[in-house]
Amino acid sequence: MNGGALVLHGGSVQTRSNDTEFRFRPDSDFYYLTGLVEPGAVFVFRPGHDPESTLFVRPRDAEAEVWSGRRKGPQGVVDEGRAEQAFDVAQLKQELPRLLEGASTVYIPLGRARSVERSVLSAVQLLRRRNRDGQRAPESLTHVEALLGPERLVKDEAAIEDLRRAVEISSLAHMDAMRFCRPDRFEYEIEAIMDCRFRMAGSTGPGYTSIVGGGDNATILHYVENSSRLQGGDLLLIDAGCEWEQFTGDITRTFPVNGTFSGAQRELYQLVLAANVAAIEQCRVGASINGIHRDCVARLAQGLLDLGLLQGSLDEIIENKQYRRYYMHRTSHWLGADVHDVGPYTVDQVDVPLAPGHALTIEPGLYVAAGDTEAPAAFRGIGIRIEDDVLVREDGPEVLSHAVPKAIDELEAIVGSADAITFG
Ligand SMILES: [Mn+2]
Repeated sequence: MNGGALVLHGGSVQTRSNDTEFRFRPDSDFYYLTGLVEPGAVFVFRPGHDPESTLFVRPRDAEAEVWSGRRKGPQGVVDEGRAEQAFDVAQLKQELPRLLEGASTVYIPLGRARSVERSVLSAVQLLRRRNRDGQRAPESLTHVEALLGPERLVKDEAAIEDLRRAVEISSLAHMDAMRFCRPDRFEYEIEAIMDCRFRMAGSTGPGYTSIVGGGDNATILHYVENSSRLQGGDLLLIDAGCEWEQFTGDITRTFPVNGTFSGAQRELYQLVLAANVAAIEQCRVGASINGIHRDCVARLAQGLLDLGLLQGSLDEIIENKQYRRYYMHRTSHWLGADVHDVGPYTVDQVDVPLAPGHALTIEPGLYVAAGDTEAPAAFRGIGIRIEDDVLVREDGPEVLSHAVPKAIDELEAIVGSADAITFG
């Protein structure tokens, strides 16, 4: 940190409506460094100083705790080893100038926690005024992502174990959904089965809002209404993953509601599956997310030409981005505590090379809107995405989501194979 200081906000309880609130989830960076789940806490880190770590938390308050839950209090978080010293959060304004004095820069989550920004700016102003007394004010603010992005990008063994567990539970839920699916069920029933699996396994729930879209709904990338009745003859696309110790799985599967692919569905599915398998194979040390995406685009574009969904030359289709009519998103993103995890994709305009400990998704898809009258009629209303979670290892890719079927014959065998799901 080159003489810098770090200030992070733990996040606040968010209102759902009127006076009810969402369950609290701490800020990912804050939790990464402190492991503390406390609304309204602030963490200050100053390497090389004594002490290096300071927490500001809500004080113990017997009456408030009866209403809104237990608090650890300053002494409690120090006893747990979350920081070397701790104060009542009401003392932040008073203590912060002393903690930031002489720091070269202050790393903060720019634009993400206004209250922290205001506290840091007031402290800096105060230190500038005290310059005559020899106090030195930080001269710049730096986005914390510059510091923690590259740090969180490389998963250590503990992070890998948490991610592995998140993907494992997510995988079980996807297989439950497949077994439970049949015509006339509603999308929300499938979502409910998955939520139940998540919670029964001890997860806090989905790491992002589950997408459960049958038929044409699958062509809406972020469809989350999950309210339609499933039709035999349609495909069902499910993009869902659960959270475990702040890490989330992110898996997508697409399969026929009645357990049998039609001819056109099969053709489009095979194309996406081949792109998924080829891209996973490329998740090796030294490759890059941008390189994998370029190759995936070329593969899908050639397939769209072969199937008559696009016309012209492959080079033109890629050059003019005509493939975007059916493939409008990227092939990969980093995966971790945030589903679209922090970490740079390019540094100084050079692609970040994959390295051991990187976790990413591979998620090619094709989406032909029902109203796309230029597409051959057989393909209209088909949306397909196949997404796996991949860990880059020294000796090649490890597919964390390997247990979830994706071959056509495997899917046709599992879909609709159970009348009820049991949660042992
Ligand atoms: Mn994804």
